[in-house]
Amino acid sequence: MAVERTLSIIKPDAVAKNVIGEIYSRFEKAGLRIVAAKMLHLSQEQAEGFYAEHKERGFFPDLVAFMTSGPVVVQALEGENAIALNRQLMGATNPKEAEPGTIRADFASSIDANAVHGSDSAASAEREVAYFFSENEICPRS
Ligand code: YYY
Ligand code: MG
Repeated sequence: MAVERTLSIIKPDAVAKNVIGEIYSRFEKAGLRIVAAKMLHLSQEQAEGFYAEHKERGFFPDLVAFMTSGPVVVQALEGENAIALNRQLMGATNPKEAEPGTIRADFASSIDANAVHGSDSAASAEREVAYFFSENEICPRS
């Protein structure tokens, strides 16, 4: 396994629930390192561009409305097998189907307000990390 970087977002519902620290703790306990982080309130354009792959889907307008409804916390996570490991920590997209003990099982309220985002492949991780962070905003373990 290789050391990878992946993009994680703590979505507006989880920020509103005041569980940023709880979620960060899960990353750290699993061996993932936060190597870049920022809190921001996404603009319509930022949310549409980030989720461009879904723009033809029926849920797209609701997804963009939700993602711009309040602040998010965006982070790059680094570690062995980080992309798949973060997806495992997150659980299934629909919290009703998420494994017990996953972030979505514990903190998400519905399929749209589902607490976290995580890159789903090496290609999306590269695009998504670069979408939010310039190289000099990333602080890898030295
Ligand atoms: O990668 P992941 O977030 O688990 O799911 P995607 O299939 O990429 O969908 C992105 C995002 O869109 C999902 O987290 C919630 C929302 N969504 C939705 O509201 N309703 C669906 N039926 C599917 C996805
Ligand atoms: Mg996805």
